[in-house]
Amino acid sequence: MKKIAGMLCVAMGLAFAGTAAQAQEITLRSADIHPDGYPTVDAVKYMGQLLSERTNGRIKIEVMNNGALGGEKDTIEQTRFGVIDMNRVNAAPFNNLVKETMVLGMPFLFRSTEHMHKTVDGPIGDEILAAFEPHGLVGLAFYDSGARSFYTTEKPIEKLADLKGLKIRVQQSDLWIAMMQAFGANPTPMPMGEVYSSLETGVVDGAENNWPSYESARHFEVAKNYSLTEHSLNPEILVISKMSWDKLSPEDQTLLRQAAKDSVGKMRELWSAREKASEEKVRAAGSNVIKVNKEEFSAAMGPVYDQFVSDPKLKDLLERVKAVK
Ligand code: BDP
Repeated sequence: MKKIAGMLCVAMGLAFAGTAAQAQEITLRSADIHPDGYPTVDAVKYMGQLLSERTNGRIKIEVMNNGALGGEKDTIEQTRFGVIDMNRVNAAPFNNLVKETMVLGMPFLFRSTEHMHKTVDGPIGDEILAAFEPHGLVGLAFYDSGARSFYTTEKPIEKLADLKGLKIRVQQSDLWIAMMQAFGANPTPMPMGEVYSSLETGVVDGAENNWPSYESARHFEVAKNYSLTEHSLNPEILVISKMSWDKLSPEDQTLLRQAAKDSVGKMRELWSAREKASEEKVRAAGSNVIKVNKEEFSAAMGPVYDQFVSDPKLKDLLERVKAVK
């Protein structure tokens, strides 16, 4: 009898241990370089809120923004090795690692935001997210990033020839370096956090980004000429470390994926509001906004396509993106 009671106790103990393990709280740390209130930061916070609600507070996301965990190239490495759980990064810094992401940033590829949305919301988007797995990452969602345009400190860019020889900061991606060369510029790759002082001190003559980044990073204070080249609609990508992912139960993985997908609509709302607000803010602050003939810029991009979309797999992916109606 004693023995049976003892065994029962052990069994009960195990059962309790089981529940305790299941109920264990999980806090996922997510990196972002942007300041408080930036749409990507708030979208991941919103995702965390959904997850917390859906698990009675068991799973949480802690957004470590403002570049608290480092520049994007470094945080990508840390995420691959499980030091950081999640990361929201533009597609460009992933280009050298996950070739498929290059397709999304190709210059003048998307006809409209709608075309980009339809691409990333469909099977092509899923295919690109799946391409992260062999590299230690799991792709969760695409977020809007608007259109990127050039801005300069001194010489306004009114036509393609104006870019000739200008030192332009680019993201750390071979594709983006080649793109700047094809525009005739002299590319200077560096993390976003170094751009303000580089513009200020003349290390670079200009950079390129969307309205919200041009505004929130205060680049508009030092680079007043904003030329509407809108050369790329490269989206943001939210990933989780494969190491953190593998620690989650299949049920929790499903919950996480769903919450990420559910944050996309919120992100799009936040984004379109912020795009307008940022544009108004920089115009009011005296930015010189210049219209350009985009076709002239687009016509110079042939070599970028030839060099980077060269293997049959990427060619096929690109053709399928173009065919999205
Ligand atoms: C912003 C992206 C951010 C990039 C930054 C950049 O949101 O992820 O790092 O551009 O140019 O638009 O480095």
